[in-house]
Amino acid sequence: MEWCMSMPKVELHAHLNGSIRDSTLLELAKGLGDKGLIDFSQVEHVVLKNDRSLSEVFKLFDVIHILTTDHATVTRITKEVIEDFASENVVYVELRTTPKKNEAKGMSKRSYIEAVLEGLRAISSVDVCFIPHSEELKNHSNPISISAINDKCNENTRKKIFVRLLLSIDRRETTEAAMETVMLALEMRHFGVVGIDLSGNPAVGEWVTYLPALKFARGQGLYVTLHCGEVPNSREIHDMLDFLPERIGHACFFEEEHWKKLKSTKIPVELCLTSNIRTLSVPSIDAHHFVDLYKAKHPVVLCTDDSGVFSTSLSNEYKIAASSFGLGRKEMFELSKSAVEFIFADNTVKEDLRNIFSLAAKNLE
Ligand code: 6MZ
Repeated sequence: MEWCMSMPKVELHAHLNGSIRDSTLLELAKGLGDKGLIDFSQVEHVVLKNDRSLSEVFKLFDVIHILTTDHATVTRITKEVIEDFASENVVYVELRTTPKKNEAKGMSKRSYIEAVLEGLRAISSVDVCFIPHSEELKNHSNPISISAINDKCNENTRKKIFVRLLLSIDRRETTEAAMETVMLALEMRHFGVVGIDLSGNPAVGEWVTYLPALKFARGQGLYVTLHCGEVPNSREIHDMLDFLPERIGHACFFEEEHWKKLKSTKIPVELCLTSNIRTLSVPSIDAHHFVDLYKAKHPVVLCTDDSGVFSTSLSNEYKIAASSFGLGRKEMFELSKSAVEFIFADNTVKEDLRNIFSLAAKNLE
């Protein structure tokens, strides 16, 4: 299914630290091992392990964060992750990441995001468009903004990828910490931050803790996407749907009343097939809720979640959907194209993406 690779795709649910290449993680672990800061053989075992329960995945993230939370590494992994998506013809990605403090490295939440932006600027193999076009117009006296990093990019034949950022609130955080992330997102809007994600170990924390920050974000015009129903928690799923987020991720442990509510609200769902199977959040691919939602014509988008941790790619997710659910090339193309309507970037970007898909459709005929 070469076409899964070559057709344009839109990635709306990808966590930066979950999308790191294994080779990079091992190189970083080796570096810290050589300095005597960690036991490399232990970390190597954890990184290369393939089957993990959901709770083991969060233990792995704690290990990954030890390896990656310094400015240079955050810049490096951002660059590599976007290059990897571009190489499989992802034309728009909303990359999400949790801004982190690391006092030992002089890192604040703000400098963490600046390091992410540095990573976007460092990419040269493809045009990366992450500065909203409206910002470029506003600042056109500033030569730095007139560069190949804004939405207009150059109109030549070079490959181009649109990138927008979502700042994640980790469920371990307090209301104050969540609010700090939202304030940062507001400050960073002109660098392509479009929204807030709520993620982290679903066994931890309470919805009411994050609600004030999420309400504030919404009031300020930021988009919100929530990890919803990753574990059975009927009350929380109910409350999350009541909030009417612009999108939700996963929706694995929904009950009848939740499905009804979801379908009536038409909230788009980010579906991560491999992630759900690996973490045993769904019993089997045949039983995946993709089937029901797709048949009901509910808005869904296929995503990777953590392409590094789950050894997958967006092309692979499309391949799995096509072969598991008996969908043909045309149907998969339409599915990919429909994701454009659920992105958080503005209409100018949507229009550009619609054109990219129209052009690709001609090649499909
Ligand atoms: C919930 C997840 C997740 O933010 O450090 N994360 N949260 N469910 C999942 N499904 C498996 N996968 C990743 O990326 C890693 C962080 O993203 C969240 C977790 O908070 C994890 O620590 P960043 O770039």
